[in-house]
Amino acid sequence: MENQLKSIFSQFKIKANFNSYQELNSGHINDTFLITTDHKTQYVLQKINGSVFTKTKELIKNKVCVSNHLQNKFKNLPQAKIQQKVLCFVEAKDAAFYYKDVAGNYWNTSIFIKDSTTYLKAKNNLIAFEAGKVTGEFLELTSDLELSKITTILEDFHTVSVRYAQYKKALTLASKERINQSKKLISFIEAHLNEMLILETAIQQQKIPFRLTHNDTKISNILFSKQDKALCLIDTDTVMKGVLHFDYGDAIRTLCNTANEDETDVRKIEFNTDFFESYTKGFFEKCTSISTNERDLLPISIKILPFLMGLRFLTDFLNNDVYFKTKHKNHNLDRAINQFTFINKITQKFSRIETFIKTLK
Ligand code: GN1
Ligand code: MG
Repeated sequence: MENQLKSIFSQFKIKANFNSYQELNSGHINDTFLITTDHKTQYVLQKINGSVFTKTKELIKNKVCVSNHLQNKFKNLPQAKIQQKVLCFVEAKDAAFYYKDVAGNYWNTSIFIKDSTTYLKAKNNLIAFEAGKVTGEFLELTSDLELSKITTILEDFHTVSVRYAQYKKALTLASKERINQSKKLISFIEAHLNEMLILETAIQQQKIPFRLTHNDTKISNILFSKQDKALCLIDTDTVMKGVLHFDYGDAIRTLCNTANEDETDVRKIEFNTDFFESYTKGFFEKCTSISTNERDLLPISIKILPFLMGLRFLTDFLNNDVYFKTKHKNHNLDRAINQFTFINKITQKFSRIETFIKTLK
């Protein structure tokens, strides 16, 4: 592995030499490595999963386009400061922002933001507030990016009806054993589907605008400084046209679940109201262009994003785990149970959630 990474790394326009690597394995799709060199700068080298992301070149073009847009917003700052706030990609020797290896895999490289860290779980309210600010800021700073420049990498990524149809298809092909294991979840989905379509209907009725959205704002995709200031969003593979609820809802999904996404002891799953309030305050502080209609749909998005994820995890379980990386046999089923349990916890606190968002100025 080391030799392969070394050779791929040498294809990028980087003066420093490869010293060592460390796999960063919090993602479910791509393979990501932190590369240490003989200079101070470290790099993030990533192999894009070509069976999930078939429009690989467009994906990289999207990422670079968003990065350039953000760098422009900070153009008054010195380059070193910009590199602390924005993901900056590195050109390969042939001037593209990717390298295609002999096996046909696409690789890309970005500068690792110095002294930064990520969290799988938020430690305190300050982290939640900072996470809200940085997601709100991302939406605000990209609100003037022309959406026609961005390719839709994965169609209907957050469309409940499409995810539901994929799930129904998986049900027709799944083994009896896996269907039996999913019985309770199947009833849950049917009982909640109508409510989960509210956002989609609002989009169809053009009640809320399309924006540039990140689409994977889980807490572990936020970089923090050593002083716990949020620096920026990472993992921009899925930047696409969307509605801000995708980003708000997905951040709350991971930030406010007191347990990890795949925790099997469901007694550990609660909705952390303090984190929700802190995150939302931070989000509103930065995302000042939010409209009344957008705001009114924030509470339901808190249920919809875990529903989508639960549906996707269950679909993958029924399909014999072909999409998300899994570490044990029922991993996807456990993840789905986790997401649906979390929705029940949200429901218990839903009127409080609605009141908080209504009263926040
Ligand atoms: C996947 O690979 P990763 O961890 O960045 C998934 C997201 C999910 C996330 C759940 C392209 O992201 O949609 O929210 O897992 N990405 C894709 O942890 O499907
Ligand atoms: Mg991702």
